[in-house]
Amino acid sequence: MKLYSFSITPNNRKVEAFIRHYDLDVEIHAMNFKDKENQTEAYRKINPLGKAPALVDGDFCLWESNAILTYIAAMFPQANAMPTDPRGRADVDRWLHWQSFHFTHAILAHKDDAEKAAREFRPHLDMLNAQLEGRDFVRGDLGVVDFAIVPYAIARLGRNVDYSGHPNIVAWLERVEKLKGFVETQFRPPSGATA
Ligand SMILES: N[C@@H](CCC(=O)N[C@@H](CS)C(=O)NCC(=O)O)C(=O)O
Repeated sequence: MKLYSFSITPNNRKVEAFIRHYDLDVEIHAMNFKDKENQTEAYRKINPLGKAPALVDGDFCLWESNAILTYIAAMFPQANAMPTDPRGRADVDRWLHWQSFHFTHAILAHKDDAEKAAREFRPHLDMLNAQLEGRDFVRGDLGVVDFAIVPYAIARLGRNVDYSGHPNIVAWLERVEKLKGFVETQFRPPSGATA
């Protein structure tokens, strides 16, 4: 299994951190965006959109970071990072959809009108903070959901968000940032991608 990744962006970092955290047997290929590796014909056969991350497992090519996360979690059940029962799995999907739509867009919106974005974001942060009450991680135990959300929260734009009124979120972010997978994906310098 081979991951094509550009670890500095949240969508790439979430998958790479997951693989590194659990030491999974997935080869990580660091893409060269500066030389437009993502626009080569070979890469477009893997992801016609030319975006990263993408995963190749034999003759199966998969793109979209959350789909990759759940596929890897399913292929390495020993990580115990994703439930298999229908309700547990639906709960995971709920959080992943929430991350890719509400959470990410709210964070990106802080670029334009931070005050308005913060106002609209508040119910989401209240909800997440309440979810984390009495829990170390979003679903209790560490899993794919934490890996999907945290990279956005701690990315440069995510740091514009004021989490101080939400102490459970602050504590959770500190907890997750210290995990092996996040520490190991911290320092790789960019080579030219646009999110
Ligand atoms: N929704 C996709 C987003 C993929 C995406 O936009 N990737 C960016 C990096 S975060 C990229 O490859 N940008 C390079 C480009 O568009 O040329 C996912 O979650 O995987």
